[in-house]
Amino acid sequence: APNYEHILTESHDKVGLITLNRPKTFNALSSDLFHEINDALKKFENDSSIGAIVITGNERAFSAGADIKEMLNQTFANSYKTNFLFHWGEINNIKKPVIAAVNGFALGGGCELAMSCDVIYAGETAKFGQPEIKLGLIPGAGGTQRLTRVIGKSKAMELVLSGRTFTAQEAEQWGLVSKVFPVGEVLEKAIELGQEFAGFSQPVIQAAKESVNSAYELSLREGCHFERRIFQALFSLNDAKEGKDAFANKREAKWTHD
Ligand code: CO8
Repeated sequence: APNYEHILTESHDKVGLITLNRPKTFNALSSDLFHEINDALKKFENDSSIGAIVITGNERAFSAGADIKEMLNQTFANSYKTNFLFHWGEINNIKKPVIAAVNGFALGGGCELAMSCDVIYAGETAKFGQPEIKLGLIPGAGGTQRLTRVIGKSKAMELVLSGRTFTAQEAEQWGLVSKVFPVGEVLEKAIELGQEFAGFSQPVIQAAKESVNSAYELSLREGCHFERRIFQALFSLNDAKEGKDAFANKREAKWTHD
């Protein structure tokens, strides 16, 4: 396994697991930590035995956000010239499904990291929030955009402009989180979900993820057009032939991922 300082990686039968491991700072996302996340994501992306990825923290914190101490002396000029935190966006280019298993605090960049994942599972005591306003900042990794698209303008405004936290139950009710579990079960359930995804054809799962994500970027007409074209293209895959044939012959499909 690669030698990381701030994360742990392991695989659980077709699911790659990334555990944020800077417990003393509530998994604050230093640049070094984020580079390690990106590196681990890319390794799992390029590993054909892996079909889905889970990102988690510990029971106290998924992550308390960007490393505030690292930003103490940051200037506009420097951050602009170096495109500070640009590398936070790399997770959005990952083609395999990424699931966040959130316990404890998911604040600021931690909440944004969770929202950059494809599915969020949360423990019943998880606390989400975009508290940047209290630091004299605003969310910078998609918080104002992703939160607003999911929960709507009024709620997003209320939360981003007050910095208030919200609970796992609220997040589930608003559709930000898909399921809430007892604290000790979240990770296991997230891995099981990943294994379910990983049990299907990888290129087809990739197409399904790409198509759902296009709902954020395209108009309904363009999105449905994009979906139909991908749907048509999938008839060229062996796995689509296999899946239909297996159904017709009442047997289990054997995916070859091509
Ligand atoms: N960065 C650095 N250190 C942190 C952070 C953080 N985000 N969060 C906690 N720590 C450190 C504390 O400084 C403290 O360190 P020390 O022991 O050396 O004093 C240690 O972790 C324990 O923290 P607390 O003593 O505060 O513990 P509490 O139990 O009282 O509180 C909280 C826990 C609620 C998590 C609290 O620490 C907190 O509110 N943290 C800050 C949360 C926050 O404001 N997050 C937003 C950060 S800004 C951001 O994420 C912007 C993202 C922009 C991305 C841009 C991409 C382009």
